Amino acid sequence: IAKQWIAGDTMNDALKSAHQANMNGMNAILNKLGEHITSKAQVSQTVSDYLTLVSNLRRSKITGGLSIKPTQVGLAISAKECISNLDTIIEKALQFQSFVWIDMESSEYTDVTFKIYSMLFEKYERLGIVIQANLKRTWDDLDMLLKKGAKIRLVKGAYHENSINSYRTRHAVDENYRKLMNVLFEHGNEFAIATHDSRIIGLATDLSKKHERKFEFQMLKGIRDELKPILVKKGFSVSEYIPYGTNWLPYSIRRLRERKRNILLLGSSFIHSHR
Ligand code: FMN
Repeated sequence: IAKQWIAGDTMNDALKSAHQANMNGMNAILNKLGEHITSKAQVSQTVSDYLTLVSNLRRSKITGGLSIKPTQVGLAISAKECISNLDTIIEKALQFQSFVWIDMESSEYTDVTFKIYSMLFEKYERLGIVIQANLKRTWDDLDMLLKKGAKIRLVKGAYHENSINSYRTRHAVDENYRKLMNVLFEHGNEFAIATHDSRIIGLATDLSKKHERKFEFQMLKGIRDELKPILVKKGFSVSEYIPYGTNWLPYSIRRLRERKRNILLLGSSFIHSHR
């Protein structure tokens, strides 16, 4: 079920997909699948895979970076473990000119993830973090991050959250996304608009004409593949997020859930426009 969204089981598959993305005018952002890893041996394996990956990217002359989930490199064990592993990976990645993004997971990790990011961002400037439009706290987080000059990726949010801390309707999340995006275009620098939502992407292209900002679009592998070359052709920077590995289930479930939501939405607008 997951084939379209995932490069394949091996690092070689990931390198091939990344090369293909480059050929299509996009930058690649690689992620090894896996999350909530509590075994130290498995965490070490993941860290060493990322280290091998960055040298392979360089050797294959692929333009690409990494996106890492904190709980795959130690956050499910302790913050200290996670910081030290991220530090190792980022140092090597930067040596090889690869940008590193820290993915944002579910809200129980939000605070600690921002703390870890802030610490590492003081040391490494080429480091990005994610904010989620479905969380109500995100306005404060955006404010805090902009003050630091952080590199921000804006997403809608892929995790199940409760109604106290998050917006639950599609409409409310989209509206919050648009507002946050406005602020990024006004005050942000080197940010990423990560979505497959045509309406939001259209708005972003309008905003980009109003504000001279360095930003890029980011989309996942296997989603909106028809739209990516159009944006590239228009001269926008586009990155493709490419996951690989054997632990594909949690990632695929999140993508399936979104697809179902999008298909339902498509269905309702179809009915609406034909009434
Ligand atoms: N969701 C998260 O909760 N945390 C992330 O770190 C994250 N990274 C993403 C990176 C990229 C490049 C993209 C395109 C999406 C990412 N998402 C992440 C998923 C979004 O939150 C969202 O679930 C998905 O893009 C589907 O919504 P859409 O309507 O915007 O396409």
